[in-house]
Amino acid sequence: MTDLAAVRAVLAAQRIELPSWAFGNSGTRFKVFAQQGVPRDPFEKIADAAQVQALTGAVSKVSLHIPWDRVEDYGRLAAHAAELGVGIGAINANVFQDDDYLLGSVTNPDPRVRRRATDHLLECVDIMDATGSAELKLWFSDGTNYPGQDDVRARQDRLAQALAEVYARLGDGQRFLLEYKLFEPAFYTMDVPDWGTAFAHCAALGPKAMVVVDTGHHAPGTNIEFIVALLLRAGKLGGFDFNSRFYADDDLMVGAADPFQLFRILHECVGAGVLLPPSAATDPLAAGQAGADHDGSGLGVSYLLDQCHNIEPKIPGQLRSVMNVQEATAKALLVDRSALQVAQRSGDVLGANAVLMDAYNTDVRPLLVELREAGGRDGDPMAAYARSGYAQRIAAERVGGAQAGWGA
Ligand code: RM4
Ligand code: MN
Repeated sequence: MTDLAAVRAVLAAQRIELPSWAFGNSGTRFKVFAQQGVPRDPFEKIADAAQVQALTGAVSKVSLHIPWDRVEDYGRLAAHAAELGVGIGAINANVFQDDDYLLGSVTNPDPRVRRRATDHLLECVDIMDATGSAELKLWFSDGTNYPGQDDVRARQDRLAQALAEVYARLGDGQRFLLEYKLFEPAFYTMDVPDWGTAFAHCAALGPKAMVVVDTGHHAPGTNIEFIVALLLRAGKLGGFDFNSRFYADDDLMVGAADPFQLFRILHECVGAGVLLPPSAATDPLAAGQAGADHDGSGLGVSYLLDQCHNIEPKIPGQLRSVMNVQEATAKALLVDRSALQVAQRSGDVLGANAVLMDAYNTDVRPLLVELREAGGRDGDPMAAYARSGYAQRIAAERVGGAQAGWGA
């Protein structure tokens, strides 16, 4: 039997980090559709993220993207966030939108460009210091389009050098998350195409270098939960960039395309003991496993969203995403782990599978409604948002100025 009190405690403590860019306009290479009330600066983005926190109670922090979220005074931005009940999360470096980066950033054959790119990463650590952020997220668009274009091994050496420089700059309680992506924008080789490459670089550096799994960055059919299990076992899973995809890097709402996959991923997290209330001394669900401190950094696994809401309204899109993660987490927590172990050890293939499916097929929505209400919130965040009038207010107030967008 699953301990329901423990399930409730974990759900109540679960925190999800929202991306600032989810609140700006976004689209495809064909068209970006503007929406009314979209934030015009990072302060307004944080205000919108704080709405998601107010309605769900499940949001810890907001990730920033530099330079999209560049401000004069980062201390003021952090204070604004704190006033609204959220923190500043991962600082996402951006070394993919300047003409200099045509042939790459930290792996560019030109040392001047490499220097410039690495300096930007170091500047992001300064911003971490100024905002109290603990994480630097590194995603490189670097790669090549044609066989022979550049020396693949030399590019790895350049990458290692830049990562080592950034690693040395990290302070106590700070770490970086290295992200990988199979293809796009480079089409022949990406310099960090997969978890193995990210892992090799992080393992060479030490505990402040961790891998982040963006669920949209794999080949179709990849078993992502297996990667998650391996990284957890190695103590190298720093976090997730959650989103969902039907085809490539679609950045759709997490849990929309494949809620079962999301459940399977979170099942691995529960099994490894990394889905715990931060203060839990012992893990009631996975006795004997490493807890939130599985990697030695004390930061545990970060659950970040990395999404764009191209056609749906932004704040409800984030609300739905948070709810989808909560639902999948609740199901993963409901897996009867002792029954599962018995079935697994006795070679009962169908029995073991049935334990998992029973949990997955449970309607956990009433449990989540109950938890929200116990926290003094509306059980239905979507309806509460619609009633709140916030959407109408920002549409009326936010006139003039330039709306924020992906890449702006
Ligand atoms: C990249 C990667 C990064 C995100 C940018 C916007 O594909 O997923 O995490 O910051 O897009
Ligand atoms: Mn990502």
